[in-house]
Amino acid sequence: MRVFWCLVFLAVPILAVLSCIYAEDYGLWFPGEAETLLGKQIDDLFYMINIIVTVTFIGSNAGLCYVIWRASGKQEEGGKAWFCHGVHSLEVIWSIVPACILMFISLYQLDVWMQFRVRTNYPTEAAAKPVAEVTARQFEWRIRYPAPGKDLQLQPQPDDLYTVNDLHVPVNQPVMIQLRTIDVQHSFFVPDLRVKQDAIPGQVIPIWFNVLHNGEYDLTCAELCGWGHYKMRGRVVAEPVEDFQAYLVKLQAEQSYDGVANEDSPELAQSGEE
Ligand SMILES: [Cu+2]
Repeated sequence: MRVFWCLVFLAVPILAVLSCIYAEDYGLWFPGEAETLLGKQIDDLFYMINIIVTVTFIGSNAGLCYVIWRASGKQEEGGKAWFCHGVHSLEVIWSIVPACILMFISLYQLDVWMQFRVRTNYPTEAAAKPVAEVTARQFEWRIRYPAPGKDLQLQPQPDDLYTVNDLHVPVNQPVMIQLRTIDVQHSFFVPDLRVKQDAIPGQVIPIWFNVLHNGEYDLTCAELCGWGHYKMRGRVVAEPVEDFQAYLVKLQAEQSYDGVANEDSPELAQSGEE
């Protein structure tokens, strides 16, 4: 009976891994192919680090097994354990080798990090004209676009356009959004784009990405931000630039038709009510 339960519990992780491998649209490690160029580079970094970790894990465990096997035959008479003071040169080696590996990883990833996060390397046009401001709040994403033909300003403007949980961006070109939060810390996470950035109270944080294909991508919050964290999800819609412009015009028409006063939205955002 004990063997049966051991097999059952062992089967759970194995089946979980197999279901990931064979699930449609899902890979073993990632939810499908990266949909941004930078995302592909980030995946490559992940695979490289994964290989290093796997080799280290297997190597160190093989060493451990060897030592246990050797030491088990070296008991002194009377059943006392065999004790060794260690080997100085070996300790130097296993300090220097990991240090070198970590140094290599930190230098090797620098290029991707600089592209994604260092302001001087942001794509110039995208940085000059952010597409939208995304404001996280418990528990939704508020999106503010400038009126068609205008530039996004730091302060809300009377003709700005607002939506919730539905971020549209042009496809196949670098786009930048400005990320904020009006309450606690959240995290803007679009797994398919490999984009993840914490939203920090009091800061406006630029994020840029270049979506390669038209489509809808899940947007979730990756920072436990309160009881409704689980429902803090939206979508990123990547579409041709003409469709994006048409979307803004449609939004503008809807908002002036509804009398959704544009000036209401900032106050709504401040209310903090669900
Ligand atoms: Cu959140």
